[in-house]
Amino acid sequence: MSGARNSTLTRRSFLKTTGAAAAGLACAGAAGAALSGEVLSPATANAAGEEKTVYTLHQFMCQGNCSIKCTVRDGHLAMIEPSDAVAPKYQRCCMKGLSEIEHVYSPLRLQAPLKRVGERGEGNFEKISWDEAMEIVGSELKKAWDAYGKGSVYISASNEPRFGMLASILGAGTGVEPGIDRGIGNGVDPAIGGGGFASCTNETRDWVNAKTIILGGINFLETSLMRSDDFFDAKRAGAEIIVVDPHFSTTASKANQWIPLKPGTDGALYLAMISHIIDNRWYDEEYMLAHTSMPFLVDVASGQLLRGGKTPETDPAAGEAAEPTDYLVWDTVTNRPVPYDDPAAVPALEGTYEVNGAQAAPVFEQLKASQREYTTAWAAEKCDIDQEVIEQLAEKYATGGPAYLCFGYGGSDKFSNPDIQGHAMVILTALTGQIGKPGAALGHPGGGQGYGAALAAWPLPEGMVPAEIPVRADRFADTDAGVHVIISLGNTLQQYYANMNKTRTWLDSLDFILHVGMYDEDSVAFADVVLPVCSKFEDTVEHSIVRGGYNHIQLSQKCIDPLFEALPDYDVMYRIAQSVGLESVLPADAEELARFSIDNADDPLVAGITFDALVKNNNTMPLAGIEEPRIGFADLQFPTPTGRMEIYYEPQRHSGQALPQWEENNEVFDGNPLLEKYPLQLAQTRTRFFVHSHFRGAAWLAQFYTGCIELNPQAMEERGLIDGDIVEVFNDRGTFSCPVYGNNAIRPTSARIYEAAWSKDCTSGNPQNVTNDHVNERDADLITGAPIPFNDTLVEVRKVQGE
Ligand SMILES: Nc1nc2c(c(=O)[nH]1)N[C@H]1C(S)=C(S)[C@@H](COP(=O)(O)OP(=O)(O)OC[C@H]3O[C@@H](n4cnc5c(=O)[nH]c(N)nc54)[C@H](O)[C@@H]3O)O[C@H]1N2
Ligand SMILES: Nc1nc2c(c(=O)[nH]1)N[C@H]1C(S)=C(S)[C@@H](COP(=O)(O)OP(=O)(O)OC[C@H]3O[C@@H](n4cnc5c(=O)[nH]c(N)nc54)[C@H](O)[C@@H]3O)O[C@H]1N2
Ligand SMILES: [Mo]
Repeated sequence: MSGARNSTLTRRSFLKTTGAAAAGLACAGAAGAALSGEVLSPATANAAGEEKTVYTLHQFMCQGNCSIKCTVRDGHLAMIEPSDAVAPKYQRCCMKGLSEIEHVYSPLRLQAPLKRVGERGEGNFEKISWDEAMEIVGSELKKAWDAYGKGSVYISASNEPRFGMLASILGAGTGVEPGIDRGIGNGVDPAIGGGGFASCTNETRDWVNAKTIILGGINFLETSLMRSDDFFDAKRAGAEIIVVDPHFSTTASKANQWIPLKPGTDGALYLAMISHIIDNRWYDEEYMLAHTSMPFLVDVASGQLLRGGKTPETDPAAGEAAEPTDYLVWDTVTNRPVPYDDPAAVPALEGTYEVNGAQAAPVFEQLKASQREYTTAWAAEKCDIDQEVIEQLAEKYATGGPAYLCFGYGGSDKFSNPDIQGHAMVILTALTGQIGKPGAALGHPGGGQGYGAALAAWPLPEGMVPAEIPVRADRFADTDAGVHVIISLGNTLQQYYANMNKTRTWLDSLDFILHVGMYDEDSVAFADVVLPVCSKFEDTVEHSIVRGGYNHIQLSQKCIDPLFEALPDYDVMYRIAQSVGLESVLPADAEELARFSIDNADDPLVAGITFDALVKNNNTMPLAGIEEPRIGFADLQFPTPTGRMEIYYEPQRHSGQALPQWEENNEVFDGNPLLEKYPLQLAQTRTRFFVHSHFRGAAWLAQFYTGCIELNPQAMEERGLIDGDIVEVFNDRGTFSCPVYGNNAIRPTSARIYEAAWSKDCTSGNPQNVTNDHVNERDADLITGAPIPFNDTLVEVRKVQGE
């Protein structure tokens, strides 16, 4: 297909123009054991060899969405560069992308289907053929269906694998992993709607329009590395960038101000900002009245919102069931309750009124009362930051707009009660109206990648849908969900569960575990059968993956044939369907699916974009009609029942959280007696070197970073540690060991590790052995349930080996 058309480089020009040719050879050497001899030959030995340039896409999960240009020589991936087929703004690629050359040929790749020999978890396997493997898979699936029904199979998928239709085809459960990345969203979403992810912020290209940008618990310059230019463009344009982070992160080091608060206390900071803004009357009454539930009346005694059907004044047929959204406000002109959307009303924001013999007050009045104890002095102590710093932050946010209030998913999100932080943040936005316009937004900048297009889904026969699993995957160990078979795609058995020793016991009780992955990572050891998949660079067809995001449609293109005995995702999915006789519902190959999903998309953003047009345009085209950066909620219509920001969480009033109330974490809080045994908080953050556990097998990156735990030099000294000592990190849940290094960037009462290390990166154990799997008591009140509080973990560190 288009491969030949893209063969623009001759061998000679390639060798002449780039030193990376030598790097390509060096990498092949590194993976020599796994590769045929040809790619190791000197360049001159194979003069008839063919070179071609392939334009394709890189990973999804790091938020980069990079388009890349690959040089393929003699069927070997030889060089990766940013694509020159996209506008200059999008021409980029980080060292993770560049190092794919080495990563794809990593000696840690799974090379053949494997079958467990010995005990589960020991990690001993024998090589089998694909046919043998698929026979076992088919018979184990049928056995489980016969014994317990289709819902007994659960597909646990990391973000990179592309097996979209498998759960529907097998009628298996999938996707019940919302304990990750939704902690703060749980607190934001009831107010703005949308379903628990809270990522409807403005595109980060809009950051240049902001005067103040607050980044709380997000290390943007590493976790959205490819959009760092938006950060620096905003700074150059005069925005003041303020980072709230217990540690001196890379992003803090480039910001205008760093606010180092105690881990897990962000909620206290934002609660105090609300109080300070209210005390100083820096709120925007016009916005509050028009776009929020601030004027809605609450029955003071019960905490219930008043509804029209219940008041004789507004509804002569009193006693009739009220519409759930028939909220009332107090009209200051007629001095009576009227529907909130009565255009003639001038609603009160403050005061207490008698309605039907009971006391009622606007939500804002209630907010003022519930906030009273959250003074800036109180928060200064909770968060261990100066009171003036909090007061200045509140003033800058409320009066120094347009302002962004951004949160991350990797820091304060992963504690036991981040919904309180989210609720406080959305109230700050509701008070100030810092949303829905250039330079002002609330949310996770992950939603700041611009426009994404909806692609067409392949039509499966009616009724072919995933099973509904009533229990969240991270609770399977505690609550019987009727799951007996796990299909693990990627490294989820390590990544999606805290407290790994508990996970081990649960996995041992399962009937069958199939692991489908690229690398010899921790999830492999738990499996009964292992199937090796290709990287996104290898394929059996020319084009297979389509992505509609970051203002573009991107299409993958095959660079090289599948390595070893690995097969691309689609082919493995097809074989699994085939093992139970269900493959006929699938398109014949991944290219047919890709073509279908583009050519049948009816999203206006895809207008004029076809599969063939994409291929002609080096596999990337900008979405149609986008001129300006996307602004979230530009029409100030929120997907809530009233279309307003509904900041009063009535269903949560029984736990006191109708308006946000401070609550300590489960482990990490001052005064916890556990601190005597385990005085250090274990912070787990992401890094520019990896995407979670992915890229761990890339030696080109490993030369810049070795797996370790980091402590403040003061904490090192207290424990008699020096750089490079091997330490044991432990608590009641478990232990792991690895080298320790001192780092001034780390808070003295924390230890930091880049999350997702494989056990083979550690001296012993796995960091997930110690992480906290506590479930907040308010679980049932939260849209996606309580988050997995990975960072709400206390540990102690002691030397096991060193000088
Ligand atoms: N390179 C790379 N990029 C990625 C990923 C990756 O693995 N690698 N993963 C992607 C995914 S899935 C996610 S979820 C996002 C996450 O992206 P981020 O939210 O940026 O995640 P982290 O870098 O883990 O953590 C953010 C910061 O929170 C700080 N922090 C820790 N505890 C607290 C606290 O209590 N309060 C505050 N205010 N800050 C705290 C940490 O020091 C860290 O600097 O990144 C995405 N991007
Ligand atoms: N302790 C602790 N645990 C955490 C977190 C934490 O902060 N602390 N963070 C959590 C968060 S936010 C997230 S999002 C999760 C992330 O957890 P995962 O989504 O599991 O992330 P990765 O480890 O990057 O998994 C990617 C997997 O995909 C494989 N892969 C890469 N490309 C392809 C491909 O093209 N096809 C196939 N089939 N496979 C491919 C890689 O080999 C790897 O196994 O981890 C969570 N776990
Ligand atoms: Mo994540």
